[in-house]
Amino acid sequence: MTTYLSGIQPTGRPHLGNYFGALRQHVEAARTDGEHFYFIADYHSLTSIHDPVVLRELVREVAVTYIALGLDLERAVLFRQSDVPEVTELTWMLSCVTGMGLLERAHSFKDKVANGIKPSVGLFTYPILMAADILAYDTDRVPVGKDQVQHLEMAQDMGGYFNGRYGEVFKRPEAVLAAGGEHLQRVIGLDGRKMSKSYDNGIWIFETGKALKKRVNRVVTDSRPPEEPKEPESVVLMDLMKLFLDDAEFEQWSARLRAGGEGAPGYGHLKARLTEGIEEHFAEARARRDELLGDPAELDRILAAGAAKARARAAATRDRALAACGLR
Ligand code: AQP
Repeated sequence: MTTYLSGIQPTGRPHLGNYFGALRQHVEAARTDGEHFYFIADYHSLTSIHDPVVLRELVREVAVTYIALGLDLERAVLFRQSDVPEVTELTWMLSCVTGMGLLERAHSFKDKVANGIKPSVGLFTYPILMAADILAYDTDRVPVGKDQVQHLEMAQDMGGYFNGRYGEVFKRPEAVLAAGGEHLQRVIGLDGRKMSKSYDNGIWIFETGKALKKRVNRVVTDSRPPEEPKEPESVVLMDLMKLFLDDAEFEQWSARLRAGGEGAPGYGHLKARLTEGIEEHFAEARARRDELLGDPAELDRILAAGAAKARARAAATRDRALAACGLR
């Protein structure tokens, strides 16, 4: 049986990148046969969220988002990472087989430092905790966005180093990217960089009304006049439009941009259609989210049930790893 696992950090409210690159894939995968584990990576988020009240709220927000988007809880285990302390034991064991050089090559760490984020040791060792998360559940497939592929390769390396030293303990996981193209695997943010919670360049999936309009208004444009013919690839707004429009409608907008002249849409037209597309796409899930937020006890019950199942699985792997390296 194939085991799927993935997670999301509660470092902010989930944005369009998290949805198209990851969450949507998780919900779809959980409709197929196999075992499915999805977690809220709250240990990971300690690298950037330092307010306990905010963190508790964001953990609930991510959990509710999964359920509102339709995660089938009959098939999938939804849990909080910190409810499974066994992963921190595995993190230590993996740390001891991992060279500094591997972590020093991590693009995500280097990007964050280049963008002015002051790194903690936790941010540096983030890929080891991530490897422990993946390896703890004997995972075969990990649905992620493109930015996480390198971390996944590191998890393969770390599992391989451990197995090489102590014998076969960990399964080799593989990354799975969203089918359908680069625009889904690496969603562009308002400023043209990768959409990311920590760059404040994202659009929350459940944003509506004036707040949504304000966000969409921030998508970078240029000063070319509407009548000037443009390649759709040169317009950041079109990358985002592509996420919401069907092929026929997307092609119509593209053709009008390419043709230029009087009938060409201005950036304001694209923004209005994008805003409408986002609101429509998430309307049903938004209504479910509102219902779920009204029943906190039910959410606690779901997370407790998930934690029990996840913990049993991770404890078995932890025991295998302890025995292999001579700690039992
Ligand atoms: N822009 C994106 N396009 C496609 N997929 C994306 N993901 C994130 N950004 C994009 C995918 O979402 C999943 C959860 O991500 P995460 O929250 O665990 O961490 P991240 O990848 O670092 O996402 P952020 O938003 O950029 O968070 P911060 O700023 O806190 O680091 C992952 O599968 C990721 O690939």
